[in-house]
Amino acid sequence: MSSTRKIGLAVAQLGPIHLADSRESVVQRLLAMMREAKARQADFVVFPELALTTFFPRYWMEEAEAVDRFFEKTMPGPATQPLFDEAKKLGIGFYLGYAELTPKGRRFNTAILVDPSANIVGKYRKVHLPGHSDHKPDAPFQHLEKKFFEVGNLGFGVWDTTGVKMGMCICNDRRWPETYRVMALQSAEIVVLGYNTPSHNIHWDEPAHLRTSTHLISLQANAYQNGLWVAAAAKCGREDGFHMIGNSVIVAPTGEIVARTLTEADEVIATVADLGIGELFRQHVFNFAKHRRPEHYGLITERTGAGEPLPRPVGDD
Ligand code: CDV
Repeated sequence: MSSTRKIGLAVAQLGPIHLADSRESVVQRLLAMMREAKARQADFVVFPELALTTFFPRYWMEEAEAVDRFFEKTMPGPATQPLFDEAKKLGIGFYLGYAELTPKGRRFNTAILVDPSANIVGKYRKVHLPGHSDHKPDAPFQHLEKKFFEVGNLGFGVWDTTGVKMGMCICNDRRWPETYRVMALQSAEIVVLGYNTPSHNIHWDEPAHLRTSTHLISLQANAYQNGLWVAAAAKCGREDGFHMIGNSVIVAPTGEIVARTLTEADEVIATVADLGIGELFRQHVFNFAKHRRPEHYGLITERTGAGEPLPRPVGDD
């Protein structure tokens, strides 16, 4: 179960970023992890969602204030240019999540794919935005992604970079099977993503441990069912007292976790991802061309919410 097509893959988990922390200090932390990833033979390193600031959707504020404090107006910008310079020097690609303000003033929760020559080769804007847009003064914190961001308008892309077909998604997207299947249908071999997952659910009394187990189940099931590698980077620990889960992982197409963080601080995990493992699954049990039956999957794109059962033939033919 081994092939010659391999890629050094690293995940750089971030510990907390507090409100008072500057972008420059965060970029220094990212640079240190990028160097460590390269020293551990990585060709590509995955950074978290909204990796340059604290997870600001937890705070109620006007959009203008959020834009002013937390959004990137250019990428690279003055604070992030060192990441691109170092990546080029080291010859390492990366995924970076950030809050994007477009030239037309639109706001997205965005991730970019940067090749080892420091070119931005892909962009993804988060499709599945969790949370709410109204103020919930009785909640211990807010989750205002629906207030601060538009739904992504670029779809789920796959890019040929670093010698591999790579797709991107962001945080809550990882819980939806459609995310991975759309990328697998474009022959994705690796899906990379970042996340900020509060350990406390403000909407219902969800046992805290489920935040970690549902995170891992989602990644493992979808890696296996699509025959691809998944590399997921957390921002975690207590940001100004608000706790978020860690458990950054690299998952093989077998659905098994091959690397997992131990801390809730800055931490790099790395593996050599054998792309042949995914091919085996995609040629056999999940040979899409042979076994998929899209004529029976119509409801997936026809319906958003669940509705009444459809009339079915009785099958007396
Ligand atoms: N940033 C996120 O998208 N977080 C969600 C939480 C709110 C459940 C997640 O799926 O991890």
